[in-house]
Amino acid sequence: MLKLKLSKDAILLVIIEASVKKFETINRKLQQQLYRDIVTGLYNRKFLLKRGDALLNEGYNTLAVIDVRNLRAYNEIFGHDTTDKILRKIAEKIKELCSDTCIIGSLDAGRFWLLSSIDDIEREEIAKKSIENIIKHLTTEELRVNINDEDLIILIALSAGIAFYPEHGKNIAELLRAAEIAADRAKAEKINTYSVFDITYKKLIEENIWIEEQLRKAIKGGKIEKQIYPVFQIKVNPSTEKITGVEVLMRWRLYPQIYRIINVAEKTGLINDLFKILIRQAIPYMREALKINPDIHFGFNISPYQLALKDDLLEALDLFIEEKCEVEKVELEITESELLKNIDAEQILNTLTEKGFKLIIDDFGKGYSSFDRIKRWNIHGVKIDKSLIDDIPEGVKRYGKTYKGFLFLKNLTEFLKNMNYKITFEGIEDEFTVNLVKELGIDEVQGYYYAKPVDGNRFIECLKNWEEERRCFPLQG
Ligand code: G
Ligand code: G
Ligand code: MN
Repeated sequence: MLKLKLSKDAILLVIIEASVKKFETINRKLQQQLYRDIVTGLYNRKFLLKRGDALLNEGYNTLAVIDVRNLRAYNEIFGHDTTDKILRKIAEKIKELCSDTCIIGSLDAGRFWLLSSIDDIEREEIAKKSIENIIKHLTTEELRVNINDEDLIILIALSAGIAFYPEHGKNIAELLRAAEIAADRAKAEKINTYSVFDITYKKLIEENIWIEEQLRKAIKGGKIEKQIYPVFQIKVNPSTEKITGVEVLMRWRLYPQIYRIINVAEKTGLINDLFKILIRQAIPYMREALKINPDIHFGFNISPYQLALKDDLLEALDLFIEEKCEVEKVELEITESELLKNIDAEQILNTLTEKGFKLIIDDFGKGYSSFDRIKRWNIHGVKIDKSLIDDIPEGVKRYGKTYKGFLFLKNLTEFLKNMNYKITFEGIEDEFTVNLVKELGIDEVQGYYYAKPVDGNRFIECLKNWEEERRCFPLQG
């Protein structure tokens, strides 16, 4: 018999090797769990981000994100276990429909990613067809899930986004972001549809990030006071051609399209900071203006986002009181919006009227206007949206005063007059329209026919010269 004699060191080595092997197995298992989605067993987001760049190098070039939209409802009705079953079923189905060249994974609750390699000049068409196919099968075929020993037929709704490498992202993180953006866009459009990432959309997002950075930097460094300034657009009584008021609009020196700035500021909670500066900058001109014409009202726009941040808004508006401005001369132009449903608008608006501010409904007739809510508010006036006026000149020229759009406006005006609201028409650009709306006996018009937004000094000059000129435009252009 051969006797194997192992040295002490050798025995130790064997033991270490054995435990390293064991450790490696455990480690592999852990790694697998780390890169797997618990519910579906598919790869997860982490896997995609970790391995994705290598896969792109190997020739994978198309990333899709599929978002299952009605999972929450199933969650609420049947609970998590059932929803998990549904998700596994969907995962199976997508796997079936996805070609061999496709890797599929889970992102997070109810979203999947599909990475494929399409080596064809018709790549975009092929990718679209394949997503269309997945959407079609998943949304029209019966998806059976066994719940409490019963086969339940599940209906699902999807939206999806597609992004291509390297056009839409130079690494996997960027590509995933692009596909997610595209999926969000499809979501905003309609159900069971997809969209391909659009480069202009990316530019828009990058620009928004830039705007936010600049705003924050300027606010922090105290430079914002020099960047935000008011412009003034005079409003006129069309019968007397006397000035009734002026809308104070915000401008930012670093970027011309103010609505883009306002959008960003609203979403990031900076809007009331900007509003405060606007008020502070406008007050000296308001004082000056009232000396020339004591009848002028000053309109300031307030968005639903500002109303939602009530304390900040009140702090901003208190500047008028601190500066001893006549608040009755301040009209707050508020756009009725679905967003106001979620905040206690009535209570905030009451606080504003109690302080003496006047409330104007802006953009009336466009998009969302709930009469139910408006009737409960303490409204001073209504500004009719430009879209209700735009077609009037053409319509009346063609069909006369029985033109439906004109009749509509006439009756709407009658109704608002009976409610004792001050009525403003905006977007009045020519003499024909001025004469037409004059007949309706409204209080005020705003528009390029009489005046464009001008800076503070020009505004004061226009007030001084109004009797002679009756128009107010910027000096240059
Ligand atoms: O000129 P005009 O391009 O200013 O304005 C574009 C849009 O931006 C309009 O709908 C207007 O109501 C809005 N807006 C302009 N200034 C302000 C402001 O100070 N606050 C808010 N919330 N909106 C403003
Ligand atoms: O909706 P709101 O009242 O905030 O509208 C103000 C916006 O309307 C500003 O962007 C202003 O520049 C714009 N505006 C004012 N008068 C006219 C006009 O006659 N024609 C057009 N196209 N826009 C106008
Ligand atoms: Mn307005």
